Amino acid sequence: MKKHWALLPILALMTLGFSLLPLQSFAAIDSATAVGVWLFDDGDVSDASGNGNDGELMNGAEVAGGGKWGQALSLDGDDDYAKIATSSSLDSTNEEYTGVAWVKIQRKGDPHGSCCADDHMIIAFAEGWKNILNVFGPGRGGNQGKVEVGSGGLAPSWLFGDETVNDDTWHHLAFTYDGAKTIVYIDGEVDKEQDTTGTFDALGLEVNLGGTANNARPALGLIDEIGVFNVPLEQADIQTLMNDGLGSVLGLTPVSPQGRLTTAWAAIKKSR
Ligand SMILES: [Ca+2]
Ligand SMILES: [Ca+2]
Repeated sequence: MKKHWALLPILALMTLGFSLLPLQSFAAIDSATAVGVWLFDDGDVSDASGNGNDGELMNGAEVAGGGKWGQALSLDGDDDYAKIATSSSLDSTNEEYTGVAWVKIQRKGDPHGSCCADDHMIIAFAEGWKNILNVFGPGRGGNQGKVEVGSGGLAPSWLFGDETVNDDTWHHLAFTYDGAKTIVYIDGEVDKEQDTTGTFDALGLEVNLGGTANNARPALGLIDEIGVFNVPLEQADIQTLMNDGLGSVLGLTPVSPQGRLTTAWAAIKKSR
């Protein structure tokens, strides 16, 4: 009998361990670190993060069906973009940052020789190019379609990867910075990383999605599930956001696949 009694604390610990397991799968990402979440499923650029970083559609940009989930930001590659006013919550990303987005970007044309006005901007603290997630356009020659991240405030400022994403199919992009390393992820895998120092120097700037206020770098295609965090997320977190959706992971929309279907069906019905 004594042997059995000795096992009890071990059994109790095992039970406790198992009971905590289901909680851990969603515990990695703290929803309070999401300072802007734009899902586009309400037909506008409203911020689902609770920080009030609602955006405005500019120059004919639309929210349309056909998104990765539900509706998405639809951009004409000419002058469309969405604008979010400066805020203290956006400023809180100045030292550590994650930006994520699903993109369905079209090739704009054949390579030509002048950088960079025909790039596809995805997320930009654009004034002075202080924090950007960008897809190269035809002006980048053989680098067209590659993903660039960085800021004029960082050293080195810029980093672009190897993979191309301008093939009119959905790709998940992420940019993280932890104060020491810049990382570009494509479809949940590291595309490129680089030792980096400095801050973004992006205080008091508006954020532009899918283009910029000075009519440069207008994206051509769809962008969905844009998220900005004031912490550097780990690769596993990026993959969770990619696979399960920003809204589900952050507890903003139903977790079940049925919930996603409902959202998609609502978008279909709305477009009739
Ligand atoms: Ca337009
Ligand atoms: Ca959506």
